[in-house]
Amino acid sequence: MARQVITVARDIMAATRAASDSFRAARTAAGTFVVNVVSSPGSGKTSLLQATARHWAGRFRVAVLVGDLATDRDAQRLAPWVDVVQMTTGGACHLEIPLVEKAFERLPESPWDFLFIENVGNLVCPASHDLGEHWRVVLVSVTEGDDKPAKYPKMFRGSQTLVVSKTDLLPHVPFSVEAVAQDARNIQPDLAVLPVCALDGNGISAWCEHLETARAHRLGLPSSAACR
Ligand SMILES: Nc1nc2c(ncn2[C@@H]2O[C@H](COP(=O)(O)OP(=O)(O)O)[C@@H](O)[C@H]2O)c(=O)[nH]1
Ligand SMILES: [Mg+2]
Repeated sequence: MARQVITVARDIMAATRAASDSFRAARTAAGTFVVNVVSSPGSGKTSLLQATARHWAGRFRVAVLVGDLATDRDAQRLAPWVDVVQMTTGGACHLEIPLVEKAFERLPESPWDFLFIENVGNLVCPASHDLGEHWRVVLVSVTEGDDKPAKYPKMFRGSQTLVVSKTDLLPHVPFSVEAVAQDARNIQPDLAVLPVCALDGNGISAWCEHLETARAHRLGLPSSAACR
């Protein structure tokens, strides 16, 4: 009996990629800089966003979509400062673009300057999901060890900024900011490295200026338009 082999090649991620690109393009047109914030659980993502909103103190229109497996605790922490929507994944270890799109629709209508997406705490799975962001920021806290970039290279390869958090604890733990920066830049040479302490505010103003510059650059805004 004659046999015929038919190869069907279909890019199963094409629809997802198109949705992420379309979300990004819509936010670009609105002047909204989308930042995907990733890290291990407890590295200080929510604390950093609280400190960021406090530092800007209303100078920018900021919204946060925050993802967790369960509870709306992070949304409650952020609500005094920013418009926030909690995304509960029901056990999934990362966010995907359909959930982000739905959560974004629940925000009040506003021409946001910054939209932060606090991802589920995990250095593995979120590395594989484009959430329509312009910029990805990965946090490593000094209590996690300075060897993490080489162990989780995909996360660092796709990020633009490394925030070294909890620097107030540096005197108490064996951690070298230079070593983690070198480890990360071996993977992503253009990575910006910013040490911060969300508790006492050290490094927060440099971090905020870094975001303002990145927004103006990425969205093609004149520097004077970076602050509305
Ligand atoms: N010592 C110190 N603790 C911090 C700092 N930032 C956050 N934390 C603490 O680290 C814990 C986890 O912070 P959180 O912001 O919830 O981390 P997330 O899970 O990544 O969002 C909390 O107990 C924070 O108070 C910091 O700069 N220094
Ligand atoms: Mg959090």
